[in-house]
Amino acid sequence: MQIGTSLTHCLIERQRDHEGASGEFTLLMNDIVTACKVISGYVKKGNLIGILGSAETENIQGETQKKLDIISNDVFTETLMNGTQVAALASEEMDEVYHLPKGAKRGKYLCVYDPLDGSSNIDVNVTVGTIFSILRAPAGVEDPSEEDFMLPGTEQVAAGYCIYGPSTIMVLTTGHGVNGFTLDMDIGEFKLTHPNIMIPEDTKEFAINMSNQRFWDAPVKRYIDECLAGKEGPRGKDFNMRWVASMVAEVHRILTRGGVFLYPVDSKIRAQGGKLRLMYEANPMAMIIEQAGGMAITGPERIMAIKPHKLHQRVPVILGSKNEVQVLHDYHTA
Ligand code: P6P
Repeated sequence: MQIGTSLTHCLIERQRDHEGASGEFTLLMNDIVTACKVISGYVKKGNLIGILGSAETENIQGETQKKLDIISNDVFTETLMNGTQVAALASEEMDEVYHLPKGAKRGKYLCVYDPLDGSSNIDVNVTVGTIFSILRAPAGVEDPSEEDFMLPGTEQVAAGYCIYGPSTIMVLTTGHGVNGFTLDMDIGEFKLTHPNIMIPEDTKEFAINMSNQRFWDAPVKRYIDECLAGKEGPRGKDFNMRWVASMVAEVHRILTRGGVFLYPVDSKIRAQGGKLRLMYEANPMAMIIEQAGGMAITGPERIMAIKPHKLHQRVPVILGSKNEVQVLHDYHTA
């Protein structure tokens, strides 16, 4: 694919690679692209139309919802429901599985999403994004249940995110590598700008919320201490640190220049299993990272191998440059 090729063109080309493809996946992706363009528009307008700030409500995670969390969720949910390519939906912002109205045409996919990840940053104008994961719906089931969503990350048909930063960029994998498309605001079209993204295998940059340091388990403490020891320490090199508190921004940086992102389990959050959600944060990002040559683990195990048991299940997340994540895996399994 040439730089500048439209995402629509790339999707249709991809469809033609699959003998007998029905075009349903292409239609679903087109709906996701439309929803992300609309959300991007709202994010850019912000307080010009009074949509920043708290919605004074809480989601099932007990997190205060921003007005834009709810708006983004409504846009994504309605666009995909009306697009007729899904059999059911699930979202960080909805407690239960979203069933389509009786009589509405169902498709053969499930989509699970975080409509506005990192939204605690939205009021301070820092990068946020939408994360989505596409699964196959069970054949012949009118209204798939939560149990039907309990598929490991290896079963994902596709995964992606749309990052709303200085540019709006859609990053997508269908299991054949990772490509990035930048929104050309003049024509409202995503254009290929980052073909075949591959993560550098080594890095000198880690991302973790250091304020949790006193709660960390020994393997994470050891790893971060060694990074901070720099050239004089056992790693023999100095490290840099970043923390945006927006997973989409961290992952995009890592795809672009390498790095390792850690949101590990610790003594403070062990009872809930971790901070980040498996179905709509960890799994889609893990698929993208692995497809780009990186590694994505909980510490001891591969994220995409986990058999989910709850829609909003939380897991520890360590992902990024393969050789660096391997060091952390070795420390967790020593
Ligand atoms: P903390 C955003 O709320 C999020 O789910 C991820 O995008 C981000 O990496 C993490 O939580 C930030 O968590 O504890 O630093 O606010």
